[in-house]
Amino acid sequence: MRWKNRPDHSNWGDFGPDDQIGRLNLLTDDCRLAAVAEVKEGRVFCLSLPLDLPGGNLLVPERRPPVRGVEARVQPHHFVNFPMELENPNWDDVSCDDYVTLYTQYSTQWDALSHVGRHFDADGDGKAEAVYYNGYRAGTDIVGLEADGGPAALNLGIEKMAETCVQGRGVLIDLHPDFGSERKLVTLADIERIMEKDDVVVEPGDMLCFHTGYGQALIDMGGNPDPEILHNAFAVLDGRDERLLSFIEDSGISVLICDNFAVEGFPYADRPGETHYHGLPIHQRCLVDLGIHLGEMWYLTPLARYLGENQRSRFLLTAPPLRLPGSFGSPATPVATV
Ligand code: UVW
Repeated sequence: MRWKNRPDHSNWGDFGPDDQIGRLNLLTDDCRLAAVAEVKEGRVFCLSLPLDLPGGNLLVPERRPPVRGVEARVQPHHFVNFPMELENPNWDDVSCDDYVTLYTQYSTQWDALSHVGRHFDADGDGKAEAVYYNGYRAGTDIVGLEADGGPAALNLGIEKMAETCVQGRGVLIDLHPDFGSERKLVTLADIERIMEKDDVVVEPGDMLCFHTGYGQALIDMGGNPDPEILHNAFAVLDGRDERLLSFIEDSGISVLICDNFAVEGFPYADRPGETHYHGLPIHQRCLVDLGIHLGEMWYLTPLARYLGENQRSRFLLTAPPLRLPGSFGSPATPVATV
């Protein structure tokens, strides 16, 4: 056993002692059949931003736009419009190849379960150690540059998510009509009111999406983002709302997705006089306690508009990350079919 104590509200062990996909266990074949039944028109929506957005590195300085390049194939010819006759005089083909350095959490992305952990006394020795979902450990399972093969998630890497294919029923709650571009910490009371108004029902296994309009703003800013909008505009979930955390736990959702930066209102105001609290309470409840992957900076606006105009909230969602062994996150190009 990897742990003696598990955190309150966690499901560690419930899907098996070595489980690495968490709530994706609830995304069953039956859920996928129910999702396919939501396809009425066959129309598709690309839910990814162009991966070079937001542009610059103002959101997180260590996350940079993609860097693309090309190798030489036959000196001095680079692999762009490369005349294949240089390799075989009979060939009339030309060809292009490139490479890219991608910061996995720069743009539209999934957070792997190795993205966030916490200091917690899982082994019961009276001292907190850094642990991740299901008790996987920093230094053993999640290793840095000091380790052979590091940095890597030797367990809980994003490839575990990719191997499930990540297809199911998407359910969208549209926050934008109510809050516009206002920076609003959204509570469960707000969400319940909107669900009631829009007749949205969430069931176990559902892939729950919140549309705020932030992704559209990133597109509209064209790669030159206004810091005020990046940091201080559009709705974010209120991770300090205990009722909202309980809803995430009790609803049985398989994943949680937003079109904003971090799903929740990060960074939160300090708690005066308090030390040792979660900086990212929704990340903690989802990634660490329950194994709920988080999707961030998706592009949900055209889909939200379509669903609103058609009095719908459900669709087939296909959203695998890259099958990139050991990674803490991944870009994604999710597809909604309605
Ligand atoms: C942070 O690291 C703030 O979280 P995320 O990349 O999941 O938004």
